[in-house]
Amino acid sequence: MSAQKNHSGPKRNGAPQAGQPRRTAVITGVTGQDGSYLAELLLAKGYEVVGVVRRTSHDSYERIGHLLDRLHIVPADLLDQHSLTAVVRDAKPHEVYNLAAQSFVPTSWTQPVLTGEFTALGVVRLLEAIRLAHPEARFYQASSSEMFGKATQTPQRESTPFYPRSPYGVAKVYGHWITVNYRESYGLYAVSGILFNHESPRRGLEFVTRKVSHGVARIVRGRMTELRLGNLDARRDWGFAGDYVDAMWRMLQRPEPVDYVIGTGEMHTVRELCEIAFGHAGLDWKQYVRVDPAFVRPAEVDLLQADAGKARQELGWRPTTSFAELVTMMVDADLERVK
Ligand code: NAP
Ligand code: F7E
Repeated sequence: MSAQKNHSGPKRNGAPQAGQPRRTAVITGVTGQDGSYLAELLLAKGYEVVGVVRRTSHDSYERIGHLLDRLHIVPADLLDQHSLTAVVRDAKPHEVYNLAAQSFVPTSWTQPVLTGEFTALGVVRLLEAIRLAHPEARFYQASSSEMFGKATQTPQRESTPFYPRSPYGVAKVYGHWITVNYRESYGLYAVSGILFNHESPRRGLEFVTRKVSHGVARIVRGRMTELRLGNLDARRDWGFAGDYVDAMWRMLQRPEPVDYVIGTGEMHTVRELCEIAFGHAGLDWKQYVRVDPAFVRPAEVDLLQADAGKARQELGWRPTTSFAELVTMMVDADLERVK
């Protein structure tokens, strides 16, 4: 089959021009951290936002409760081809953001097959839905710095080879390459955003930044006496999720589909994270943090640091929040919550 080029169309910068129809975006994973920030951003830009949620016995609208009256919530699951095709067929979106995944790295060792189904095959199911039902849609895949894993060069950029160190990382490599492949095979406007760790007060409680900020708040409020962590030497490039969803949107506004690395370019250890978070609450982290082998991973990613120079130049994207600002923002939010 010859490649169909669908990259033309109206210029898409910010709010729609007078007389232009409202643009529609589908977000999978809208109930997650990034989904909630992206939904806010797109609503502010005037998009019609269709949020995909999977069926559960108890709704998970905690992060998007304040947006529910402005979102179209539709049911679908990354495991179910038909439901994804129906969403794309009915919404006929301009843009599709695939943020849904099993995103917690340790769970990928205990549930490797399910992680592959969600995080790898889920991507090709959604690409198939677009290819068959509405190939004009622009597609964003939430790829990850975990694909660099045992990195062969530092900092990591778009050309750095992948060496994933977890079933999650391996699944994301599949998601990345199938996105590239559908772009090259069918001419879809499909891009892979390779995002480094990004955090916020909406981060899930099991990820290390939130585990620390929430732990500090519980210790301050007398609900806990110690915080058990794994590898304190791990180094990550941590940014603010609100900045990163803007990069996702910018990627889909380019004339041609291109993949980008997104990160701050700064690297910090888990130990430094503890120092800042406990220090912000007037505590000495060494008195509260205990290393527990239960949280050490079978294979670790020792260090990740982004070279986001291409995104800076071509997308005009820059992070706005420093590491210290991010950590103190998260501690303050948890102190407010844990009263
Ligand atoms: P998150 O908070 O864990 O959110 C994951 C979302 O996926 C949730 O809305 C979840 O729905 C949904 N989901 C999971 N399985 C699904 C299924 N089978 N069908 C439909 N929806 C499903 O993740 P995040 O931090 O926002 O990250 C967003 C995406 O970026 C993920 O793909 C992640 O792997 C990737 N990523 C994240 C980072 C980071 O640092 N945050 C960095 C690079 C890449 P429920 O609410 O029902 O669980
Ligand atoms: O771990 C170390 C741990 O779970 C960060 C996901 O969003 O970013 C995230 O993956 C580091 C690791 O994130 C604990 O060993 C020490 O080195 O917060 P995390 P992650 O694994 O980097 C990437 C880019 C994604 O794509 C993923 O979806 O912190 N660490 N002690 C700990 N980590 C946790 N979770 N808990 C600890 O007690």
